[in-house]
Amino acid sequence: MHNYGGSAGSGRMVVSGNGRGGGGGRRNSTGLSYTHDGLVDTGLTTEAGSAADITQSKGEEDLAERRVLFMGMPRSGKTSMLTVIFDGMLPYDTLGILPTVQRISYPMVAGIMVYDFPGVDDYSETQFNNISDSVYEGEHTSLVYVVDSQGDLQASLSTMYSIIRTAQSVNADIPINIFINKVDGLSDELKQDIQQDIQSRVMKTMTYESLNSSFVQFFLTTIYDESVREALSRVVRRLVPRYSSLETILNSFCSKSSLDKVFLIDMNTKVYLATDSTPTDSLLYMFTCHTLEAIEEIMTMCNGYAPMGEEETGLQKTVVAMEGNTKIYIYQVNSYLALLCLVSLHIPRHDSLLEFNGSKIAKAVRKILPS
Ligand SMILES: Nc1nc2c(ncn2[C@@H]2O[C@H](COP(=O)(O)OP(=O)(O)O)[C@@H](O)[C@H]2O)c(=O)[nH]1
Ligand SMILES: [Mg+2]
Repeated sequence: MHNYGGSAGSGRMVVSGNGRGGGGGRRNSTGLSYTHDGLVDTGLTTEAGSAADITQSKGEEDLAERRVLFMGMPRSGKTSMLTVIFDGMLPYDTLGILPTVQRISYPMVAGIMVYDFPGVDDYSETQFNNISDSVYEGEHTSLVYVVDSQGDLQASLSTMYSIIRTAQSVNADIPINIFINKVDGLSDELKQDIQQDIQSRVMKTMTYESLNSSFVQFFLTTIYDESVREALSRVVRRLVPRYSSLETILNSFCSKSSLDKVFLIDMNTKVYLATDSTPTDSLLYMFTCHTLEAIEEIMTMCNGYAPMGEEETGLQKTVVAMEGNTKIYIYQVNSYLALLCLVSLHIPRHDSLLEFNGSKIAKAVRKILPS
């Protein structure tokens, strides 16, 4: 395994870019520009000060076709997760977050919408019974159920079974992603024990109740690291249009250019939409996110740096070399997506070939996921 350094701050970093003049678009972590293309700014703010779209829970007909539904007991951490990812809120600032009273929508790339469903203090199954069954319909709908690992597990799981029963009655194959949240400060051993305990309880009950457990996945999460982003990446990839084509071209990019790993990343949220089929190392993903954040900070400090204008579709490249043995090449795909290529410095390669392949792959991705 490579030593990825763990954090961008832990190594000496060399950043080079071929940024050209032009304005517009918010600057992201590479210094490249992007815009919230699909973001509906209602002018309203959530309790967390978000620019996300706030909608009533009634009238479900306006839901996006590709959607992720965040549900769970109040205070399990749903809104915190989403405001950290989509609004860049610092994890500690979520301590003062108020209860969510209306459904909040967070637009992502590729037409995917993430919905944060409200909870009520006096929690009961009837709250979820008020939600129309149609929210669970559709082959591009995925459910995320957030469980507070430090809370009342029994109550949380029984509410979850009730939601799963309803969801599977209208959509038998709906993916069910269980985020076991607030695992910060726990040892790896304890985290594994908690996951195993919850996993075996859930599987036992689902079998007993004849619920379909083929599409259930478990994730350990905390807002204090990149685990939520990684979990959300694994959830949304099942909703990305033509995912298998994307994976095929990323595999070919990796093998032809001797890359260790490539991520197709949403620069706004740092959620990846696709990656090659080699297993994803969480440490590597964490390293990538930290590096992007560090570049963002550096670019903010460099007043003279001019991000590329939206109208320019040419390849924008940024190279980051970490002290040690890893280099990241970042190729802009469009105003919100980029290809992040991780390479080991000890493997000899021709940069011109990588550049050529990078531009071809970026073009192919643009065709699959038009803006
Ligand atoms: N320790 C810890 N606290 C968290 C985490 N996620 C959320 N919280 C806290 O949980 C509380 C409730 O969060 P909130 O997002 O409002 O929960 P929601 O009702 O499910 O939307 C807030 O005080 C958050 O700071 C986590 O991963 N770890
Ligand atoms: Mg909430």
